[in-house]
Amino acid sequence: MKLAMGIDSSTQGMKAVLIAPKEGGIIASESVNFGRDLPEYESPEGVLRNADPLIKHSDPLMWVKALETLFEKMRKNKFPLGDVSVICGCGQQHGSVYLNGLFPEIISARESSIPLSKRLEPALSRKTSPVWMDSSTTKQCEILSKKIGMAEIRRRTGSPPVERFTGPQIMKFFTDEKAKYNETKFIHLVSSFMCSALCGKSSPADYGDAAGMNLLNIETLDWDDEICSVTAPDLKSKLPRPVISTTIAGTISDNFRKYGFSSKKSKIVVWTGDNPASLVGTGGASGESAVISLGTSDTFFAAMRSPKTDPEGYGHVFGNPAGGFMSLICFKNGSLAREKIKEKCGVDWDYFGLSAFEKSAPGNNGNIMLPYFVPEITPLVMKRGVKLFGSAKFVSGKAGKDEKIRAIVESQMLRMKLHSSWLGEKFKKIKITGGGSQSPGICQVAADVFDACVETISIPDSAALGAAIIAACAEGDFSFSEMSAKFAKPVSKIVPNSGNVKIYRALLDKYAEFEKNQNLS
Ligand code: XUL
Repeated sequence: MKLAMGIDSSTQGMKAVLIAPKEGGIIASESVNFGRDLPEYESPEGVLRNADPLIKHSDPLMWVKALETLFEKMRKNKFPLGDVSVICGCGQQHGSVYLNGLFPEIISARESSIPLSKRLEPALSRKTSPVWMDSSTTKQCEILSKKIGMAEIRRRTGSPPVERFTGPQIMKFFTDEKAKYNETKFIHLVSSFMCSALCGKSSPADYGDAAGMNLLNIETLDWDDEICSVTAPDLKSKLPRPVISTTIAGTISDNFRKYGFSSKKSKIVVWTGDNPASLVGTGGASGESAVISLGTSDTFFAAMRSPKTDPEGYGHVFGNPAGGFMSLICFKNGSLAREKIKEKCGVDWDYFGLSAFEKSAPGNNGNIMLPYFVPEITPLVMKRGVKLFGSAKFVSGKAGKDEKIRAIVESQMLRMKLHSSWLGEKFKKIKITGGGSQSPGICQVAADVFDACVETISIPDSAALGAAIIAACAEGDFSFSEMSAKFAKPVSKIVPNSGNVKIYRALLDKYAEFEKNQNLS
């Protein structure tokens, strides 16, 4: 049986899923959690500690080590890796890896007893990688806006200059560490870096993820000369070639053969971003439904026929791996914020996901929480702080646990609805994925706030599944729609409650007002 593998290199861990594209079955999945499995990297939540809450970097060697650990777990558990004919992956978006001239030689080296994660260090011209949670480049965003124009950058790249996007991050590296920037020969996204490691040569970047850099011109689908030269000198020569998502980057490097991959060599497809992969894995790539992904970040996205940009500047345009474009709105206070409230309330996930909703009323008596446990992306909030509005008891923090839990979930859904309104579309169907999608309470709030039928799919990790589907389609035997019909079937449907829909419609205006009146920058 020919198998396809999808790998998701996400913020807090790495997951792999093996599928049988022809037969339509998920064969197996495996995961590595950075905190639990790789404590030596001191990044329990995937990022290195930093006194400045705006700076969020990771060790790129941790990602390579995670890949080796993942394959080793699969080998030990007797996964049929010899039957894997094709592999694709996806990475947390926007993060960047900086490499010197040693990179090609080190990754292409023949099988060695020393793992790649140990040999790669001398190839790093910058030891750490800024990731999507980093908000430290406001100054660089301002420079880009001034030199090219905010609206013009938005028009050309699909997003205004955004703190976490790779272009402003590169500009900051050049300004702060010129010598190291000059030493840099390759700048990769997390996705193209991992793909390079896997196939043993510097890989192209797919349009899906490359569009999250403030550097790709979404009309020409090539790096924008003017924006690149304003960002940093000689930048274009250091960037991977942008290509369509089904491009074969190479075959698996000998570095990874020891885990049991076939001597016929599995093909490696260019990696994409986790959200574009998830669009495919949920079956949202055809545009029939929008997607809510509740992971470390909460995201709302949908396929777009032609690119449309957000006048407020929060929404983005990325590439859809199945062709065309996708919209995306991202919120940093996602699962970690839910986790903080869960811990404060001293409950388990079953209670958080269901009981709390059974014991509290939709609309939460007007109680609202602006959940900025960390600086926020949408809306832009630089100073963390949780703000409470509503009854005196709630505002003083003395409300019961059920009200607090409902407040975080309802507020997260209301802000998603508010900041997706620029799309001007009423979605009748929304696919929901990610850890939070296993909570019936959260799914019902999503259905009621969006007045849409919410569907869950069988595996919560749609990003790894999406990557496996892209891999299978890149081999040429299957189409995206055929694969989605096989793998992204809904397992449950949650219909909106008309009474609750009315309650949330009224609450949305209140939420918008609270958010607008906050000065948290
Ligand atoms: C999207 C974004 C996050 C990361 C991490 O723009 O920043 O969703 O991709 O998942």
